[in-house]
Amino acid sequence: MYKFEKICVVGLGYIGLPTAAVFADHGVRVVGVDVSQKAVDTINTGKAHIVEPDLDALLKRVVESGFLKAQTKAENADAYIIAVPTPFKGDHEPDLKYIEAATRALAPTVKEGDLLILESTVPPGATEQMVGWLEEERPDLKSAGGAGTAFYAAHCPERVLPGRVLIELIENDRLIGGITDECSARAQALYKTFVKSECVITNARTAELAKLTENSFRDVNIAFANELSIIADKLDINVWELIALANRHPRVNILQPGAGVGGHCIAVDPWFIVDAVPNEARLIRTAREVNDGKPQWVIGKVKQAIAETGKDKPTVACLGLAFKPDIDDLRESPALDITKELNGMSIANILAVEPNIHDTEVGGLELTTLSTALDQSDIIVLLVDHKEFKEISLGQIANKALIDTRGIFEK
Ligand code: SAJ
Repeated sequence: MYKFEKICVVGLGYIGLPTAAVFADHGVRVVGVDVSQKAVDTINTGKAHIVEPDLDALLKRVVESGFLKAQTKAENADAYIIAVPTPFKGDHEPDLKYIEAATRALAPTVKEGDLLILESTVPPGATEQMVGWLEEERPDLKSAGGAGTAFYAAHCPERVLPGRVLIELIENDRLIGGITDECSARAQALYKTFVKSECVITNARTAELAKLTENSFRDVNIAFANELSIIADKLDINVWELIALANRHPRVNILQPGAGVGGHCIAVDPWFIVDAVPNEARLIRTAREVNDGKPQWVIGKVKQAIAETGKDKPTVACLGLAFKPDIDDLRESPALDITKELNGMSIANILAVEPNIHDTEVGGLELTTLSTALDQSDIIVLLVDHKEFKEISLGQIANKALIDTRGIFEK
């Protein structure tokens, strides 16, 4: 019923680029827009400027077939998808400046009947704000349901897991939050181009809060596990055994503690709820504080172990810098923060190991190989459960102090 022959995806990052590529792979002509000339040039050679399994091969295919091209300026299309970052400003307040800039930049090219989709994670009400910015630039266009001619707008948040993006884009259910029912119907038709599971219709505000709710749910559950790890340590109980035992209850499913919560989603999105309703979001705020406090607790444990060696400057191996296992992504990584902070203290020689990064240095830290770190260290701090670390034998860490934040040795 609705035809989308050409779309424009604004923001070619971790979400926008795979989304653009998947649309192109399903026969839609895609113009990808990004402010970074470097990203645009890389993409146009058929390569990804981010790391995501199978993305390079997909990009090569769709760039060579001509279905995807990248550029720094938008051009007219049947639908526009905005997938730009939503950083913080001030005290954990969402900053919509990139969404506003993208909307205003698109405005001159939008024509009657076009569909404007916001994919960026946003606080409740942001899609309505986006519509307002477009109408300010283009008083001749009024959103569907308003007076005058019509364009259509919806919030369609993504829920893909980094490392599985190309699979989850297609296989996960998708929320479609239109400003009006007609907006939802059009957005649903667009995503049905490639989504194999359901495209579930709701309104824009509910879709906005649903996305934040999903990540807050996970944050609260991880905070429970992290708090348990601190409680168990104080009571001299093995938390991994404790959780495994409790999880034998048919209605209990506790997540795993770690060095803290990283990445650009779970450590960020709950704050958007806290910012919107500070007095009501008490549990969500506390969970954020518990998770954000975990790295300092780990650092305290390492300092204690350093003191217990009795050495002037013992050698500490920090294993893993990424924000989660088997990726190279360092965004908001507690492991990286912990290692940097320990390195800055000058109370130990820090050996940083990150098998997923092949540079010699990361954020001012010199990288060491795992075998050197195992040979030379007095203390092992396991920060991320990368597959390489799971192969370490107990013999290789015998006679060393061990701080195992992910429980790969202690389980
Ligand atoms: N973590 C733990 N213990 C656990 C699980 C995770 O400490 O039991 C930590 C990880 O080590 C990591 C952080 O949490 O530091 C987040 O990792 P993650 O794998 O839970 O999630 P992300 O940030 O990679 O992706 C999340 C996903 N959201 C949910 O699972 C609810 C993903 O589906 C979203 O699309 C993504 O956020 C996003 O873009 O919002």
